[in-house]
Amino acid sequence: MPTYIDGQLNARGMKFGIAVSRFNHFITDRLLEGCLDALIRHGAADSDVTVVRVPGAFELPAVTKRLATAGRFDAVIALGAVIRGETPHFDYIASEATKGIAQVGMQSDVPVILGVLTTDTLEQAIERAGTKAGNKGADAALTAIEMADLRKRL
Ligand code: INI
Repeated sequence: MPTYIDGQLNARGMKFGIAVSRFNHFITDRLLEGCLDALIRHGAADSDVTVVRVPGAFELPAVTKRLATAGRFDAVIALGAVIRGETPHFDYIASEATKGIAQVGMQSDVPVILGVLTTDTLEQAIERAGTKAGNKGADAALTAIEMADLRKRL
């Protein structure tokens, strides 16, 4: 009979660090709302959540790294929105942000969760920020809780 180990969705007593970008704040404010709501509804205390705002998604990896190495958090969440629109800048920002956050996660003792939208249009971003396609900030919160709980069990 195998041994199964699953993380549970109970955030009671857990501490979270959230890095969120101001760029496209119309979207990222919604992601942050969804994220905080999900953390609190799963038992996290308001006072156990620290939110750090950065200018854009490109700045997320550096701050995520500081949070992940601070030794104060059970999980760290990076929230942002990179929207292609008309700018070729998109590919560089999207790639550096996601690669950077993944790298921090691989080097970190605590879970680092990617909650950065990369979409072709503003409409797609709106759909993922609390409308048709749910709220990716809330999804990131649930992943953070599950991974933080799993880490304690392993
Ligand atoms: N930052 C974002 O978070 N999303 C974007 O869509 C975006 N675009 O398209 O340019 C963006 N650019 C700013 C970037 O993240 C940095 O803040 C800036 O380059 C300074 O380092």
